[in-house]
Amino acid sequence: MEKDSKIYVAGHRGLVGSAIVRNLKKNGYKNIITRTHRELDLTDQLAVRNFFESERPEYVFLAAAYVGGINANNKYPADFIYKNLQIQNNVIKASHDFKVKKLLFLGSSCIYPKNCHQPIKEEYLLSGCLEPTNEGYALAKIAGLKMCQFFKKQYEDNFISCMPTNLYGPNDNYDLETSHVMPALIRKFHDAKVNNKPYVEVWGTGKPIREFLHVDDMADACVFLMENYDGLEHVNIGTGKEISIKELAEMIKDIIGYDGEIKFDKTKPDGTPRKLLDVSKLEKLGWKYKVELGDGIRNLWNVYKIKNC
Ligand code: GFB
Repeated sequence: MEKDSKIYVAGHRGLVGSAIVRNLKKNGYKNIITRTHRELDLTDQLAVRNFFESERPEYVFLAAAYVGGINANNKYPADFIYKNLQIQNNVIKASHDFKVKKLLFLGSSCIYPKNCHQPIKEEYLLSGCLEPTNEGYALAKIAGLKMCQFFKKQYEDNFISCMPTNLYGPNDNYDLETSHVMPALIRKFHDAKVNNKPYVEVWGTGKPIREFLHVDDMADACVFLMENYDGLEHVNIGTGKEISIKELAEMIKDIIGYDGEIKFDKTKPDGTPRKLLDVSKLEKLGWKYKVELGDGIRNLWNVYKIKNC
C-alpha cells in the first residue's frame, strides 16, 4: 500500500474498523474511504456494486460484520449467519469485479472446533464440530475465509484472511444482552462500585478460558498483514496468553477497586471451554502484540468511566 492508495475500511465505526482507521491515519495513509451503515447497507448487493463502481478502492479491509457475544449468538443464529454471509459475499464479489488490488477478510477464533487441540493452529480448521452457541457466526466466517481462498485460486485475486482471538478496546458494545465478556464486566463492576451494589453477577461457571487481544494491536496486525502477507492460508492473530473468566473477573474487580462479591450465574452458557490460538505463524512473519491485558483493561476503564461517570 502507498500512502495515497485508495483504502476502503468496511465497518469503520466498529471496534476493529475504527482501530484500523486510527492506525492507518497514524501511519500516514491519506486516502481512506468509509461509509456509515445508513450511507451504504452492505447487505444490499446492488448498493455495494454501485459503491465499488464509483469509488474503485484499491485496498479493502473487510472489518464490517454483524457481531455479538455468547448470548446474542445463541439467541439469533439466523441473523448471524444470514447478515454476515450477505455482507461478505457482496464485498468480496464486488472487490473481484472491480479489481481491488488486495482485500483482508476478518474472521474470528470461533471458526475452530469446540474441543480443539490447544494452542489452535490454522490447519485445525474443519477438524471437528463447532461450538453450538456461535455456530451461525462461525459458519459464515468459515465461508468467507474459504471464499477468499477460492477467489485467489481461481482468479488470482489477492484476497487474504485473518482469524483474531477475543478482542476488546475503545468503541466496543456495552449492551449487557449482546456484548462480549470484557465490556460487559467492565460495565457491571463499574456500575456496582458507583452504586454500592453487594455483588456482581458473572455468567457461567467462570471456568472457561479465553485469550484477549487489544483492538489497537489487532489493527496493527491487520495493516501489517495487508503490507506483508499474500499467502493462501489464513493467519491467527492473538497474544498466545490465556486467562479464565473467573481470573478475568477478579482482575477487573481489582482494577476498578470494587470490594463486593462475585456471583456466578450457572444458568448462562459457558460456550467454548478454551480457545487459545497458536500465533507462531504471525510471529514468524515478524509481528507480535504489545498491549498487556492489565494495561489494556486499565486504559479501557479510564475511557469508560469518563463517559459514564
Ligand atoms: O465474550 P463472550 O460473550 O463470547 O463470552 P465467547 C466469553 C465467556 O465469558 C463465556 C462468560 O463463557 C461467558 O459465559 N461471561 C461471563 C460473560 N460473564 C459474562 C457477561 O456478562 N457477558 C458475556 N457476554 N459473557 C464469542 C462468540 O464467544 O467469541 C463470537 O460468541 C465471537 O461470535 C467472539 O467469535 C470472539 O468468547 O464465548
